[in-house]
Amino acid sequence: MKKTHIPKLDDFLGGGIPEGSSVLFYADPGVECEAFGYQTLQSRLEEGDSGFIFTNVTEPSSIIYEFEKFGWDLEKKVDDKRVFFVDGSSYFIGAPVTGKYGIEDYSQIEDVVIKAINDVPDGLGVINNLSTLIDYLDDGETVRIINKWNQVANDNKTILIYIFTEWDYENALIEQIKDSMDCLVNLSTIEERVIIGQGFMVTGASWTTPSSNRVLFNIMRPGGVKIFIPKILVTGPFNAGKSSFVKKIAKNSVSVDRMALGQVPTTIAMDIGHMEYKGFNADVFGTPGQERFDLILDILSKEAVGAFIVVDSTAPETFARAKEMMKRCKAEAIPKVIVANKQDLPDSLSPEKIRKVMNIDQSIPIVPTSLHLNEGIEDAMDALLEILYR
Ligand SMILES: Nc1nc2c(ncn2[C@@H]2O[C@H](COP(=O)(O)OP(=O)(O)O)[C@@H](O)[C@H]2O)c(=O)[nH]1
Ligand SMILES: [Mg+2]
Repeated sequence: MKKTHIPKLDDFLGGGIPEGSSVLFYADPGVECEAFGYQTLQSRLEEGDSGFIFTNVTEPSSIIYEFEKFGWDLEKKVDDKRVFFVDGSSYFIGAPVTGKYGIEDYSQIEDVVIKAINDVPDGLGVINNLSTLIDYLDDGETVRIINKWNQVANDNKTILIYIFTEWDYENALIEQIKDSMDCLVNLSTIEERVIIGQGFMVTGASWTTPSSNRVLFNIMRPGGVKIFIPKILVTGPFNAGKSSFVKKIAKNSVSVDRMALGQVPTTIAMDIGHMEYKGFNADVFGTPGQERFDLILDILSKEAVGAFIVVDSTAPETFARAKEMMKRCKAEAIPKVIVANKQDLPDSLSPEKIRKVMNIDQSIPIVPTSLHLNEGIEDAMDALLEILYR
């Protein structure tokens, strides 16, 4: 199995992509699909494989520049002969053909790509973009060539990644293309009244039964493909450690606080931050704990996709309030993790004890943490990500 290092995708595919497989990333117009091919190639190069990029959309130098924006040095790997270009673009825009192979006539394309595949046994080739290929060749010819490439790649243990923007082609053509692939990943825009983002979903894989989750993603520069979680709520009673928790998981977080006279700052509106963790990024919203701010809780909890319920493990008298807040922020309906905080204090209750006292279902993880000792924070994040995308 070869990893793509696209967050979640390897999990969905049972560990990665088997050698010699063909993968089609097919995208709605407007979705940034190249990044999926580029990131997979970058991952394979980093792990020592060799590869090529066939491009008929932009010239090689633009692709090197794209990689650079992601934080990946492709030029050096070209110099080191770890990767090469099949330049099917430059000639057609009147630019000098670069790359190991150049194409000046589409009748050469079949054989040139076969040569490229044979040059990278056990490696990976990216075909960007299938749509342009279809525009140049007739439909039957396109399907025949793809099948041939996939056959050669399979014999040669080379993975082929196709990038495909699904314009309004004939259904029959799309079906034939999909039939020729080992794996299909759909990239789409996700709309709920307005477009909220881009998502990917594996819609087929010959080697495993893929997870049918669709996940939102962002393309970060630098960084590449990251899973995007629009809203994670951090809630719980006053003084449990919510603001501290948001600060730990989200760098650059800000608290909207008010200094009560001679007292500690207390969050009267919210804590806001952006979390980046293990290929995920999320906007994090911490709520205030006191009842007089419950209106804010209602507003903040709208459209949250996951929640941390922070409790002070030394304060069982606040657990009823914690449960009430879970109800109020509709946390019953969304994946959530209870953060049993302040475990460093001597009189803290264990997660098991808290589960009993609060009467929490076994399906909801209770993760012990000490924010003062920096303990359990990643466990809490892992637990939420696990149930968000299982
Ligand atoms: N001993 C201990 N104190 C903590 C821990 N986490 C937070 N605190 C303290 O608990 C108090 C309340 O924390 P804060 O984050 O403001 O709670 P919030 O009201 O839920 O936002 C502060 O004095 C924190 O320093 C912890 O893990 N251990
Ligand atoms: Mg606070």
